[in-house]
Formats: sequence, structure tokens, C-alpha cells
Amino acid sequence: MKTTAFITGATSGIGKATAEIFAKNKIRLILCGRRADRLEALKQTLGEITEVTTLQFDVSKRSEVENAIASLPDNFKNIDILINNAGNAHGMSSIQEGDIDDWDAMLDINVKGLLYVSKAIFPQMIARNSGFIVNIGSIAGKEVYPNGNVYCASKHAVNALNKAMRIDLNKYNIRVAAIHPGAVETEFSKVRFKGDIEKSDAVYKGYKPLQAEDIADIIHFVVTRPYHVNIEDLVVYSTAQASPTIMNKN
Ligand code: NDP
Ligand code: 8X3
Repeated sequence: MKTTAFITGATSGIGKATAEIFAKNKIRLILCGRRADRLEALKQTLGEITEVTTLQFDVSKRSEVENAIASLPDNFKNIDILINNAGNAHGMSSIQEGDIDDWDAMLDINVKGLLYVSKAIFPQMIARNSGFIVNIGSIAGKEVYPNGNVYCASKHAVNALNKAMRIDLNKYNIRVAAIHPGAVETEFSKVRFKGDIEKSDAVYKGYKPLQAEDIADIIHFVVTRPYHVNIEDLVVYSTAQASPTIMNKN
């Protein structure tokens, strides 16, 4: 039987690259995001090589999450792999100057959104005594850096929830893994800096950052190990990056 994967944040960056490599490897796809036009475009292109269905919802809206997942057609209901990837940083400033709307967005999307989606998918994995949940954390979930405050807190929460899922779902034979990338060149910085292209481009200048495909390749490796193997936690930097703040730029 074919493997089915559910990917949140599939419309861009790491999620989109993961959808592409999964499609090439004939994994059936449930692709999620808010931007309907991008979901439709992915359905058209990737639908030529594998079975694809899409769900448009905001992970931070609990009823949207529940309704969307409940609406999956029967042939997509058994999810083997959940990639909890949707998320972003919103703003970057000292904690005393932080925008409370940005804090709400990061905690609602990166933490509560991941929980809402997972909660809706746990039951069928538990019932089948099988499944794999991959949580996309960040180096911001391992260390706190200046002006990263609430984004770092949200990713520390993802790190904690990854461990919690591994412990609590252990008796159900469910694999759980987290991947924590350093800087990856995606739309991430455009979102963080609210469309300020100069600021977002500067994040990736002067060195070779990770590409979305690098992380997608690692995700694919992690989910294709034999079932008794669970790579639980991976931190991935570009060669030029030694820590959240130490970068060998030219
Ligand atoms: P992108 O901005 O390129 O992609 C973010 C994805 O998340 C988009 O598909 C977006 O889809 C989706 N998303 C954002 N908010 C919501 C929401 N409220 N509801 C549903 N979907 C949402 O960034 P990346 O690919 O870089 O980020 C993916 C993950 O990787 C995030 O969790 C991020 O924190 C993490 N990460 C990124 C790093 C980087 O340097 N780029 C490094 C470490 C971790 P849409 O807008 O269509 O809803
Ligand atoms: C994204 C990487 O360093 O901007 O999570 O936090 S960083």
C-alpha cells in the first residue's frame, strides 16, 4: 500500500520542497496552507506524478483545522506521515519593544497550530498502531539569540512537544522526530520582516545558506528508514553557520 503524507505549510519553502521530493518518491500527498492559488498549482504539477489532495486552512484556527481534516476523502484518511512544518517568525525586536500581535501570531501558529493539527491526526495513528510525526523546529528551539525572544520561545515549545509526543505516543508504535534547521533561504525572512526585501535579502547574503531542498532531502531520509529506526532529533546548519549568531560571511 502507498504511503500517505500530510504536510502543513506546503505552499512555500521547506514544506513545498518536501512535497516535491515526496511526490518524486510516489508518496501520496495531503498538502496544506492558506494560499489557495499555490495549493491548486501544486495539485496540478505534483498531481502528474502522485496522488494529491489539498486542504486550505489556517493552522491557528481550531475549527478550521478540525473541519478540514474531517473533510478528507476516505482514501486519504489514513495518514502515515505528518510533517508539522507550518510556521514563521513575525517581527524581530527586543522583548520590551515586541508587538503583541506578533507574539500572538507566533504562539498561535507555531505552537497551538502544531497541536491542533496533531490532535486531529493522533486518533487514526493510534488506532492503526502506526505513524510518523516529524516536527520542524529550529535552532531557535535550541538556543535563544538577541531579539529572537518569542520566536525562540515558540520553537523551544516545539522541541518540548516533540519530546512529549515521543514519550506519550511510544506505546502506540508511533515514530516522532524533530529537525532543527539553521538559516534556510525561503520566504521565512520576508514574513519575519513584513515584506522588507532589503532586510530579508540581507539575511542570506555573503555566504551559502541552506536551501529548502537540503532540509526536504533530510526529511525524506528520516522518514524512509526501516520502521524500527527513529532519528529523534537533528540540528542542521549550513557550513558557514556555527551558531544562531556566528556566521562566516565574506
Ligand atoms: P516559508 O515562509 O517559506 O513557509 C512557511 C509555510 O507555512 C508556508 O507554506 C505558509 O503557507 C505556512 N503557514 C504560515 N502560517 C500559517 C498558518 N497560520 N496556517 C497555515 N499555514 C501557515 O518558511 P519556511 O519554509 O522557512 O518555514 C517552514 C518551517 O521551518 C517553519 O516552521 C519555520 O519556523 C521553520 N524554520 C525555518 C528556517 C529558515 O531559516 N527558513 C530555519 C528553521 C526553521 P501559507 O502562507 O500559504 O499559509
Ligand atoms: C529560523 C532560523 O536563526 O532565524 O528558525 O531563528 S533563525
